Amino acid sequence: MISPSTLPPLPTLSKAVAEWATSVRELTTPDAIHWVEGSDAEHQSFIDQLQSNGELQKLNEAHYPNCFLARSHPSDVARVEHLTFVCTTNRDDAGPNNNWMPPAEAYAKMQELFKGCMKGRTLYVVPYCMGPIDSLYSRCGVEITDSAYVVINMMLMTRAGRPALERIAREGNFVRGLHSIGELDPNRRFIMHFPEELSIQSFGSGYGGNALLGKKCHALRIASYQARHEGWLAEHMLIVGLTSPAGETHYVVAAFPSACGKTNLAMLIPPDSMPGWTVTTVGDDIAWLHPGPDGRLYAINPEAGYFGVVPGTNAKTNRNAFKMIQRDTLFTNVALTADNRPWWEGLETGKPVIDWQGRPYDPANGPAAQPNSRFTVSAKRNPRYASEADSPSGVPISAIIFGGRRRGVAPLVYEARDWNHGVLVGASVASETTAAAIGQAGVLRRDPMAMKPFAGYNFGDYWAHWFAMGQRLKDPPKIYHVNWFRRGADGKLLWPGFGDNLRVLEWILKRCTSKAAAQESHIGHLPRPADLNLQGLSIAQPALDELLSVRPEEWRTEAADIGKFFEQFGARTPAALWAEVKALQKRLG
Ligand code: OXD
Ligand code: MN
Repeated sequence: MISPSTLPPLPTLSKAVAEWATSVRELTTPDAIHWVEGSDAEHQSFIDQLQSNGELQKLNEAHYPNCFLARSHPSDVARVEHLTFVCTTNRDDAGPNNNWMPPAEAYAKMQELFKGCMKGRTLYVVPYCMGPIDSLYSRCGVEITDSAYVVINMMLMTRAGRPALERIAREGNFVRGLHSIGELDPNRRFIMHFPEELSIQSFGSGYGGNALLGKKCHALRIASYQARHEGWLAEHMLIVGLTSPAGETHYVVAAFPSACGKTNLAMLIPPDSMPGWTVTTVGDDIAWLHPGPDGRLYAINPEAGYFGVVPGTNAKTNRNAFKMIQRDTLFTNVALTADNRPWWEGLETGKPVIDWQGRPYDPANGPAAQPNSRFTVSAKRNPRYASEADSPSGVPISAIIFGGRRRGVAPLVYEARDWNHGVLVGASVASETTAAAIGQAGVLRRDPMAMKPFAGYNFGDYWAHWFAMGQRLKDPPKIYHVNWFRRGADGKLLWPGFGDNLRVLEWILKRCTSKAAAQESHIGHLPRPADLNLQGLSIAQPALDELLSVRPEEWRTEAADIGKFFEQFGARTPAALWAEVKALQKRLG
């Protein structure tokens, strides 16, 4: 083994990265520079440093070994969609789905903010690889940041350090991400994307979705733009492996908006009444999808860790995640118990004494844990981590599932008639907003393919790209829509969700292998109650009927609303999408 001291120094590996780091240093004037190697010892030294300056607090070692708590500024707890921009030369290329600013204006604005902003701080250079280091499908980037908290998160969430920089040196190209926490002033906070130059600039926030630039900024906004030009898809999707009692394994991807249960589905625990099933996680948030040589679609997870929502996680809702976050986990904005354990709403044991802002807990101040409090943990800590997650060729996908959080209209599950109809199903996803982004939660909005906050270009062009991808696949996955969140007249959820969602997945897999029946409806194919495996589930017949009901009068309104939404995209809305809307309206009468 080569001793680290004999390795070439990182700044000598790539001239392009070194030159860029120098220009950033001249602009931001930090006191010191640190190039991230990616070693465990280095990760530990960042933890020690953050602990000694009070930015991290060690949690109860006996119960939560090697776990830490970080608290963010109370104004900096979620993504800021209204301050996130896609800066293309031509405004229409960003589309009505993005905030836009001319690139020159955005660069000038950011230049002012970054000028001298790292004075008194250290500049960290974090080379990272999104995806297995040896996969042709992976893409690299470098994040320059002045936050050691961001660095330790990036080290958990990506393959960060020397091997990534070596790959960048070989390939010659990389996404340039520049980040500073600035003064955390919400009025001086911008997340700018320059997809034409593969560059990102983020100022004034330390929150994951705004500051860990490998995640939403690179792996979704920049990558979706790159993917369109290179013939693949970068999507807001979990990737899960499902092995049936007969030993047959299929992989499916599922796109749900933020905080709608992707992590839970990716780590699903089969109910006791469904013995013999095995579920493994390839990814919980992002999938990069490529047509494979056999005409099927293949997925890799570009990430190496999970940045998940903590509240609601317990042994019943997600036993795997619950176990996973008992050690080696970084918690952000949770509450604390008297014996220094993390606490959150839904935890079922212990009680909070200190809230997420570090104040004595008082229910009058609201929830003890911030509703968007998060865990960051290496994916390798997942007891159900799929070894295929490291496969350079990815996993073949049998089904694509779209879904939203809707109290009505959308049934528990339905199947699109074909790929093109599936593009309509994805493009018309609607969901109630959640705490993952600043703004009012619970408001229904269109969130096509769960990519509203993340598509790095005009949705019209994005849908056209989806249609084109379908044509390139000889054996495309089937496409589905699910809604775990339908409610009855009493306002209560009709479906138990969590592990029981496997019943829906089982029907989907059987459909993919022509082993299950369905009935045709105006909106696609639905299971009849008899087509679902309901053994061991106690659910009343009226609830089941409601879950599987499609009301043409509601859907006529829905179709009109979908059409209105697509109109915003004018001539960029593909004719194929209009053809699908017309066909739906015709079926609805
Ligand atoms: C996330 C999000 O953090 O979608 O994954 O906001
Ligand atoms: Mn997400």
